[in-house]
Amino acid sequence: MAAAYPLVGGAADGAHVEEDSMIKVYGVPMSRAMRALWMLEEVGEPYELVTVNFADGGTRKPDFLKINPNGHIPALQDGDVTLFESMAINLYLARKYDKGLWPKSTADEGRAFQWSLWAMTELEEPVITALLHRMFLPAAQRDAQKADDAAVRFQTPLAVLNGALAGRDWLAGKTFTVADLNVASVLGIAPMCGLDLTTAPNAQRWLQACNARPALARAQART
Ligand SMILES: N[C@@H](CCC(=O)N[C@@H](CS)C(=O)NCC(=O)O)C(=O)O
Repeated sequence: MAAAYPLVGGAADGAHVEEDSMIKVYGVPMSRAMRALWMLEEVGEPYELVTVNFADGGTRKPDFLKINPNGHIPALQDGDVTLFESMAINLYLARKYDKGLWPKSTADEGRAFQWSLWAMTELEEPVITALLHRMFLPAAQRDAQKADDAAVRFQTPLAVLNGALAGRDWLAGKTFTVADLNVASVLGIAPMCGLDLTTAPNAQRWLQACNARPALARAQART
């Protein structure tokens, strides 16, 4: 069964890893699962992408609902640990396989939690609303007014991020961490759906630096 799933990452040294013990991420790259793929590529552990697609009803199938009863992707299995929620998955992976993406102090851990929760509660809604109504929904279901209203709402969290990045390169500590990855994985959608970042030069500069991570390019190559 497991052999039917494609291996998509890690094991760069060719080491054999028992498939049942391999980390599994459930989803498709063109979804919030991209966040977990980016983190897994940063971490460099062998993993398997198990295709579960919302577009064909895969997220509502009984087998997948046993893994994530919410019926959403991504979900993660790592040995005995099964997790849902993309930001939690990334915090877990960064902490467990600490490859430099876990903050170095308790204060910066707090900042990583703060920015991850902020990305979900303050930033994501206007970004996803604009994405849906400008790109994702069938043309007949798009509402240009909803997208335009979201574009206005988007400026509020963007200004907060821009202020936080004044005079600093990264959100938690002196290096790129899970805090940056989690926020960039949401903000990175904004330019695709015409949201204006020119009002936030610090955030633009920072997003460019995050987007230059080779691990992101590897994750995106899965699409
Ligand atoms: N807060 C969740 C949201 C997950 C989510 O809504 N994923 C979408 C795909 S991007 C999904 O699975 N939708 C399928 C459905 O609602 O049936 C997370 O960040 O993991």
